[in-house]
Amino acid sequence: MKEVKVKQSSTSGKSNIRSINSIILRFPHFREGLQEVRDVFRQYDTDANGTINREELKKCLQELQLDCTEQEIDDLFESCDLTGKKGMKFNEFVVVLCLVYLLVDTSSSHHTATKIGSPVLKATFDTMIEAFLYLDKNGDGKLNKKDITKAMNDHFHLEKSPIHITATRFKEMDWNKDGKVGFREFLFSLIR
Ligand SMILES: [Ca+2]
Ligand SMILES: [Ca+2]
Ligand SMILES: [Ca+2]
Repeated sequence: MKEVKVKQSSTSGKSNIRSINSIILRFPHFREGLQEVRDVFRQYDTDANGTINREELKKCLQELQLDCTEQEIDDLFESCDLTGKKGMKFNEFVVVLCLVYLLVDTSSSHHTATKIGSPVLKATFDTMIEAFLYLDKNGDGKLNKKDITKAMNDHFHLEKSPIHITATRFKEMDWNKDGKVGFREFLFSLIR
């Protein structure tokens, strides 16, 4: 299985990662953001079967005016279709959108007219990405148990925080049991 890597470099020099505090402060708006993502999901799930298939994804990318080749659409679809089934569920679609946000500067263009360019949505993805980059201290695109539990739990005791992580929680997050939490696994854990 291919891993989607989100490294520091992929945000091209965006090294001004703010403090974890500023990230946590934004989590109250997180659910609101996810609700908007859910709206986008429903909008592109044109046959309303609860998953986004390749054609529906293609439509979505076209409306974003992303110039994807068929191969790139295949790659994007396969890399995010974590469960290997035909079609992406909501949490998988969130990963795709998040990657798209990494690839496209949604703030600067025609996208702002659409739901997908909404500031709430953008803030939601920014929060996810920044939290991940903050926790990934060595920048290898994966979080190990120490990365997460120490960074989060030594300094914050926010039981209700979506990013409060215990050893048990870490095991749940480590979906493929390789001892590390990649970006997709991290996103999945936020979306439950
Ligand atoms: Ca569908
Ligand atoms: Ca790491
Ligand atoms: Ca893993």
